[in-house]
Amino acid sequence: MEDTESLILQLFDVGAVKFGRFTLKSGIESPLYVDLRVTVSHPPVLEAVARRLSAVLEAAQCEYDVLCGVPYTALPFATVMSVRSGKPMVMRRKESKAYGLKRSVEGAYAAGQRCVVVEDLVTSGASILETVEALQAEGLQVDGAVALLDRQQGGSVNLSQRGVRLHTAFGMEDMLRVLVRASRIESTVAQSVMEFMGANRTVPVPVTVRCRWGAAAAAHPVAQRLLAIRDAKRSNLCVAADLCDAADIMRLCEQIGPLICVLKVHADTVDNWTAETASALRAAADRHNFLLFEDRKFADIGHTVVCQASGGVHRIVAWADLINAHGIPGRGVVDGLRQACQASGRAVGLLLVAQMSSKGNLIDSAYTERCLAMAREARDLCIGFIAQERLDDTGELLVMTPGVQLAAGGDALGQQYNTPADVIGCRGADFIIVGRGIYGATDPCQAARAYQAAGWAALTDASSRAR
Ligand code: S5P
Repeated sequence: MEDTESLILQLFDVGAVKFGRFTLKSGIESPLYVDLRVTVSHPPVLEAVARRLSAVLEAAQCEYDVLCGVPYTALPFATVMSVRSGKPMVMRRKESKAYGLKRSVEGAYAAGQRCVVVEDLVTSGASILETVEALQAEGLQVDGAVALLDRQQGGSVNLSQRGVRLHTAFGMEDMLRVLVRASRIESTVAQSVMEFMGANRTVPVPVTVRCRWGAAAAAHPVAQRLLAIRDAKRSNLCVAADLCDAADIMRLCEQIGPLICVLKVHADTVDNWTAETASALRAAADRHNFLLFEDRKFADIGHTVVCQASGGVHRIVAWADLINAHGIPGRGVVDGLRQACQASGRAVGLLLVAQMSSKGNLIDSAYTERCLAMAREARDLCIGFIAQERLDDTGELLVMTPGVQLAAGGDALGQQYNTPADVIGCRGADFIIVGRGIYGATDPCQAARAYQAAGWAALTDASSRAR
């Protein structure tokens, strides 16, 4: 096996490892910078890296049919490994297009083949996951990755949680030890790097690289309809029609109906709500092909929510396609809603309110996690969440995000707004919920068009990046 110590010293001597103050891709300031791209200028070092990576795979008894380097730094590593071992390689196209003939993975391969991903260094594991998702989308099986350096900041855990076993040549501590021993760096420098690592033990995977177009795998009939409407209308826009007069809501429906995939209402805020309002909304939804979402946010014991969902003046499950609930009462709320939906004989999808947009809300990450667990246990009814970020990596549970306007900001009562590009591109939402940004605009139709375009652009852009 290639001598780790001599490889570390060679890397330091060619300037692949530097000490100072550097801002990483993740935005974190680091006392150390590793740039393995320089190895292409030093063929013996490049070859030593490839030899070491192959040896790591061999020692781990990792079986594979093809290699794939994470673009761009690890491409030469994978190439040299492939040439030396005779194992073929595939190449992931980083700028994959959502249209045309260009494939996101180049090379000759077949679905079901086993692929190992090659990387230079691992921090959160996000770059490896991006490549893994692209390979999996092409039918390749990826359960292993090999990297030269593990920064020991949570990458290996992030990867194993997503089914990818990470093998590395050496960790940060090994590297520092070797450099201090060979007097390449002072022990105080090594100490400051260790302190930095202690303070940044875990770097989360950014949501942009988590699964999203895979939401098409959603199994519930309402989720399937929603996704079909989204794709047919090229709209992931849900409008919150928070108007007090039924006639105003109907007028808005007619104006924006063709542009939206969901119309959300608060029936209990409409002054003149009658059974006719529900029928008129239903007819408009069927005519313009959008779903109706009653935002009642059920939050009571099972028995009470059965009555709230099916009775009263609103008779919600008789006309709504989507309803939502807080997880706070426990699974009884879901069971009660299931009973009400079944009795209605209609297909209704439930969204759990796992996070809120309002400032200072009391929801914490443990609560959100428990909502996620509740949703997973109730896949016959629950199709996703009202949340501020993607919660589920399988992509089967949808995320609708409220608190959206074209400019970030807020209102006087604690509402907080983010932009469509942010909630979809960075936080991983599937759908945006927009109220005042549309019905409060001078020209709601024009505003809806702008939100539809912004939401769709963010979704298709994020999806092509995630492929
Ligand atoms: O956390 C939430 C959950 C919901 S459903 N924050 C929200 O704002 N909502 C709803 O989304 C809210 O009840 C309103 O109907 C809509 C946001 O409206 P806007 O006018 O602030 O865009």
